[in-house]
Amino acid sequence: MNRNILNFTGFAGGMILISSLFLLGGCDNLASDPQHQPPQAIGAADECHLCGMLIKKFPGPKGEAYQRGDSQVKKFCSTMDLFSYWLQPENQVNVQTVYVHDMARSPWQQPDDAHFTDARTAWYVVGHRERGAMGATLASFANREEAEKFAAQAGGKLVRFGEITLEMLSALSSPKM
Ligand code: CU1
Ligand code: ZN
Repeated sequence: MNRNILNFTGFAGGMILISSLFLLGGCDNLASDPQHQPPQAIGAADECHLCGMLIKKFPGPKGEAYQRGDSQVKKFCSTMDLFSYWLQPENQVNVQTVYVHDMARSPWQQPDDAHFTDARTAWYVVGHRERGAMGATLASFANREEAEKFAAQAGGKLVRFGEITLEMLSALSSPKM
């Protein structure tokens, strides 16, 4: 009787150990899987990873980024600050997933966190009249047609993710140059 209980305890202990090992391995897989780096809603207390401003208080598209294998999202007050971060050489290596608001799906003053889109495939309008948290900013859209429609109304020209440079950002910030 006693011996049976001991055997059972030993067996249960072994099972717990095995499940824990599976869990540890599982976490590792989850973290490196881009499926588990989803866009996150921006809360009233969330501060910009780059400039520290309260993100929610400002109009215009915001950005989010995850480092490779990380489950902790970094949030940005504007596409301007997202790209200032992304364009640092070390972040181009370390950052895995990047999101921007699709501004075709929500008003400029109040971007909707249900409509983030993959920043790498998005279309951007630069040199337009609308302002974001840091002043001039990149208007982001999931579809080319929506970006063109925006540019027809607010001015500016279309660029793709890979065409955006630090030089372009500083030219936007000081439009006289
Ligand atoms: Cu800011
Ligand atoms: Zn910022």
